[in-house]
Amino acid sequence: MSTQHYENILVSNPEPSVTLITLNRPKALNALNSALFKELNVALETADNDRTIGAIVLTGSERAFAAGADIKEMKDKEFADVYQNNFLENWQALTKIRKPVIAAVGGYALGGGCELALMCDIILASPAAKFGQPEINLGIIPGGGGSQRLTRIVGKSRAMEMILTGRQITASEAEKYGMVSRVVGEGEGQVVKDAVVLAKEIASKSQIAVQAAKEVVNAAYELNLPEGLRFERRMFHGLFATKDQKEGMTAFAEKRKPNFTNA
Ligand code: CO8
Repeated sequence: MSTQHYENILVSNPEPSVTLITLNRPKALNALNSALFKELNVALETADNDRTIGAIVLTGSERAFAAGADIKEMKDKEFADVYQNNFLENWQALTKIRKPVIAAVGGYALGGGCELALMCDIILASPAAKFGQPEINLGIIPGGGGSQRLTRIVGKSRAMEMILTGRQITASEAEKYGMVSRVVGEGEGQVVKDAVVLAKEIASKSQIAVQAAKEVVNAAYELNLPEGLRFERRMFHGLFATKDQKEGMTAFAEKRKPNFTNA
């Protein structure tokens, strides 16, 4: 699918090594629906399979990263339909992407929007960003990992308060809770600019080492400590089979910049 065929997202390359995906349903505050995820998954996979791309930035608008799943699309769904057709199953494809995905959150990241940000590897937030899991106000609960990823990150008490009341938290609270790695400075588009700078920096490293690093950090959410440490050690050993390890260490010894070839 080429870029001009997307109707719910915009795809660009602000740097040759960075893909920027912008959710683009402004009238609905980027409410997430099946059509949007179909396109998002294609764009993510395209970037993941492109050897010239080293990192991906996912963003929305200044007003909303995404205000959640599309309530109007969901409201008449029935149990038999959502259960038998495994509704939301392909909404988590982002978690299978091998390259780092940075969420640049401006405005609302609510419900599925908050969950989508939490699926990313790094979250940068604008000072006006708002995070929340308001599903309880609709008579439902989070369905895209909110109860699991959020709880692992912020702890039980904070996750319970957010999920049981639907209260939105500010960017600075999200930073204090450890949900976002940092809140960027004021200014329109600043969060995307900073995310692209970060993505470009990551893309300049050895892509094999970056992929391995992402894999081992994510394993910390799935494995117990001895298994996680063992996995990390094995991946560490494995990198000694790469040219980039030789190049990185030789460059250090020769006091020059490494020239990684991703091999
Ligand atoms: N779905 C559909 N339309 C939406 C949504 C949504 N989630 N959010 C906003 N919109 C629409 C509004 O209906 C409105 O449309 P229209 O102009 O046609 O009336 C337009 O966007 C602008 O919204 P508002 O007029 O409400 O703007 P405000 O600035 O007054 O309020 C809010 C902004 C606070 C964000 C408000 O719109 C709101 O509360 N939105 C709903 C938030 C919500 O409840 N989100 C959770 C949805 S349920 C969910 O996400 C389940 C997750 C499933 C898993 C997903 C895995 C990734």
